[in-house]
Amino acid sequence: MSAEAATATARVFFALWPSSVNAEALGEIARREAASAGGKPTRPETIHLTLAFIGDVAEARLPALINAAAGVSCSAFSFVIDQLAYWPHNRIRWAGCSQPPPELPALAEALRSRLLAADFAVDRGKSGFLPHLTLLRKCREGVADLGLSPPLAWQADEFVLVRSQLAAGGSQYRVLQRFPLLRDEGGKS
Ligand code: 2AM
Repeated sequence: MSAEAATATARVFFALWPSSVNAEALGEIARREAASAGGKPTRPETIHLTLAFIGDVAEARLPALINAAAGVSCSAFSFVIDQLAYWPHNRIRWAGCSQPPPELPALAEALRSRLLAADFAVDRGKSGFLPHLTLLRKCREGVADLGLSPPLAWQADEFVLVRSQLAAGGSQYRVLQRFPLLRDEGGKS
């Protein structure tokens, strides 16, 4: 292995990725909100809900990272995106759920615990896991929190490991691995 290959790193995180229908709907909301609140709308193809942010890891450790996440055993679940909110500290306008299902933090916690056991650091910030979909960055202060109408139904059947690379037009994301969530025997989540 060359010295360059031995030291190469990847910036990665785990996320729930929306269906193409929800990504388009959220992208449209982001553009609409940008028209009134300013800021940079997230491109539909990059909208996601982060479960665990890892940051830079050695590429050589990606198989171990994938192996750790593959040991997560959580059920598929559904939830509803019904809220638009704003965080003044980072000037982010985001969409989320007013009533997150218990499976959502449970999945983030199960993943975090598997990753920590495999010696990967998970950056949870100061406030722990706060499920959100960033729609606008650097938008204006004073944006009211709103109900989202119509709400978006989301069926979470898998989570993904994503590699982030900075490019001229913003971050580019590539799914490195998909991890199916468990379906019950009756086929319902
Ligand atoms: P954000 O949308 O609130 O910025 C990829 O950067 C994803 O990981 C984004 O969804 C981002 O959240 C999230 N993330 C969590 N912690 C992060 C950190 N310390 N640095 C960058 N992104 C982080």
